[in-house]
Amino acid sequence: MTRKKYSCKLVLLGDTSVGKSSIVTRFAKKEFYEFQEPTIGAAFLTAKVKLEEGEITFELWDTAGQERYRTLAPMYYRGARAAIIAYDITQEDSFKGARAWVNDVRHMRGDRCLLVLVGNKCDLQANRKVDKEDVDQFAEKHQLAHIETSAKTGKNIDHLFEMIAREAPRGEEERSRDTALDLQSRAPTSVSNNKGCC
Ligand SMILES: Nc1nc2c(ncn2[C@@H]2O[C@H](COP(=O)(O)OP(=O)(O)OP(=O)(O)O)[C@@H](O)[C@H]2O)c(=O)[nH]1
Ligand SMILES: [Mg+2]
Repeated sequence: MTRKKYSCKLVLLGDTSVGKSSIVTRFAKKEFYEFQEPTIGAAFLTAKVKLEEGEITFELWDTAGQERYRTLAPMYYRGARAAIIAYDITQEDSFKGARAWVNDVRHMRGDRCLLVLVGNKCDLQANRKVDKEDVDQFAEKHQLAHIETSAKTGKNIDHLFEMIAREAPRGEEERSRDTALDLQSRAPTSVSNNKGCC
């Protein structure tokens, strides 16, 4: 039975054209567009994940990777519980970009924001320019999760969001809501106890 409900602010960061919007579209709408327009500023949408222990509503902030929008990014990762930092396995520079995003977000948010490094376009193995082992080493050193995805085929997309739903830190708001729900679910017992003793 689904009992608890959480929300989780999740931001997607990374260089332009790595596939952030495509990852979100694949997850939230189960669709993929060969000609996805570059994002302007940022796009917002929500999507749900159901786990055994409850339902998580993601508030997804899909940021624009073009350089001219970079200064806007802190506005979106401020308050985020999790960040997907995406790179394109066929674009070496995009992994450099991802490393810079990791530094920025860690610097500003410390451990309050779960970071996941996502190597997208893993359907394009023949054009691979980023060595998976190099990224694994970087991820281990910085204590990040690392996963490769394809928004085109859907590989690892649901798994990525389920992992974030499980691992992202919960805020006080959710914890107190949990407590309230736990108390509600125990209410009949305590009421009958009260009756018994008064
Ligand atoms: N082959 C392949 N192409 C992809 C994949 N993901 C995205 N693309 C393509 O890559 C291009 C850029 O994708 P977007 O999702 O717009 O990239 P973005 O990171 O949102 O770009 P900005 O909004 O400019 O930051 C589009 O033409 C997509 O169709 C993938 O997994 N595999
Ligand atoms: Mg986009």
